[in-house]
Amino acid sequence: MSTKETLIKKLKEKNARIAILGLGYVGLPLAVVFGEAGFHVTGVDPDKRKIDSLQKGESYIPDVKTEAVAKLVKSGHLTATDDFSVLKDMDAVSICVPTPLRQTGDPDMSFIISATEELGKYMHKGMVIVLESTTYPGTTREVLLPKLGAEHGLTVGEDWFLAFSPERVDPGREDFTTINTPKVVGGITETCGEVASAWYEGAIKTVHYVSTAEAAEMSKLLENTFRMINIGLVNELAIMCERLGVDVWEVIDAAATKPFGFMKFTPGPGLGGHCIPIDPLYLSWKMKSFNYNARFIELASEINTNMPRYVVSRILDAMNDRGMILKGSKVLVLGAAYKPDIDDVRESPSLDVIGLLQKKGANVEYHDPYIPHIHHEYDGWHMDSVKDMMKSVKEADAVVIITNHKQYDYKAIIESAKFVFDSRNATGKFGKDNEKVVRL
Ligand code: SAJ
Repeated sequence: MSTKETLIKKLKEKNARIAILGLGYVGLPLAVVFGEAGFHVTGVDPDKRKIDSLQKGESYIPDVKTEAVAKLVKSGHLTATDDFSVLKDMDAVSICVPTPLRQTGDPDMSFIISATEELGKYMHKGMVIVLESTTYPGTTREVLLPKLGAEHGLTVGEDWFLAFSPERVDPGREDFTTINTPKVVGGITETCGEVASAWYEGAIKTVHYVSTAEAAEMSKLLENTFRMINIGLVNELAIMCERLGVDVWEVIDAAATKPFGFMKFTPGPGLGGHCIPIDPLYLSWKMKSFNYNARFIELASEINTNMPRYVVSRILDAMNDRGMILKGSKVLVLGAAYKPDIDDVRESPSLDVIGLLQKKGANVEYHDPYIPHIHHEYDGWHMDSVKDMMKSVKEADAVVIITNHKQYDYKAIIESAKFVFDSRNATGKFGKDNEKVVRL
């Protein structure tokens, strides 16, 4: 039997030994899915705290139940280590490491490169490797391929197999999880794609095969660029509607009654999270090497990035209309998380709004039930969430709703506040036509 046939047989019989490199919000759920499918999985991560938790059978990812981890650790289907040398005994390796942006706005490939270089030390014939980290088209072929098989005199597509399969984990989502979200897989060669698909089909319900790694890389960027651009569109619509004296929320709700050919997005104070504001910039960055300017991405990014400043200008105007001066006033910001009902503050526009309000001389406090403490990475300030939210609402000259957590009682907030700026239409019918409330 050929190397390919032998490996596919091991994968189909679940005898193949699996390693997941990077045990974060993508890697740990993937490790559990493969373990529960019957594979023996070794999680590898340099963070000793993660390894210690897993060895005790405990999860540190909200979407992964400790009971599931404990059961797999007990049955031997999941082990965890920070020792990369275990890779020499592995047949299949999935790389799930972060791909952030540098402060310059360029891709930070350091996590992918260090994981690949470590893996390269333990490469052997009969291995399949899949990169899951969101990245620019060409990464798998241009960055991973040269660092892996060549040094060992192995031929990709014959002696070993390399593919890309974008992660589609949406933290906190319960309807679509790792096991039931369709998985796109594309290989460096056709055979690579076949082997990687055979592996993933052993654990994930739907695997969608594409012809190349680049097609798989690009499909992920399309998904998230689609969102970023449409959010930019509705943010610009909010600016236009304000100039026109039209209620943008009413307009969007009306358009959303169209049962086909329309998808509802809503304006807000900016674009947060570790995916949507960042992934599209990997594509526009790559296109610069082809002397192509990805204008949609650049324009949407410019509009989204400017939304915190636009929100503060609207607050300034609204307070001025009420004879209130922002400078020296007490402002309470509700919500620090980048989207409702989660505890993630990465790239959150709330941090920018708070910083801009401070620069205008306002005395700013914030409240977020999920985030007890925040600090602004670049501006360096720190802040604790206020303890008694309603007391702070009463004392504030202005309450600014940035993140529309479900648990807030917006009716009570309006009743107790002097003035409310609502950047998410969180106040809904309580805020509409209420002279105390101004909406984006
Ligand atoms: N946002 C708006 N208006 C909208 C939607 C989002 O202003 O209509 C803002 C949010 O407040 C947030 C940012 O955009 O600040 C991103 O929001 P998001 O809903 O896109 O949430 P994310 O960043 O958690 O995106 C993830 C992505 N999942 C993956 O990449 C695997 C995205 O593809 C999902 O579509 C999204 O979750 C989701 O649908 O929840």
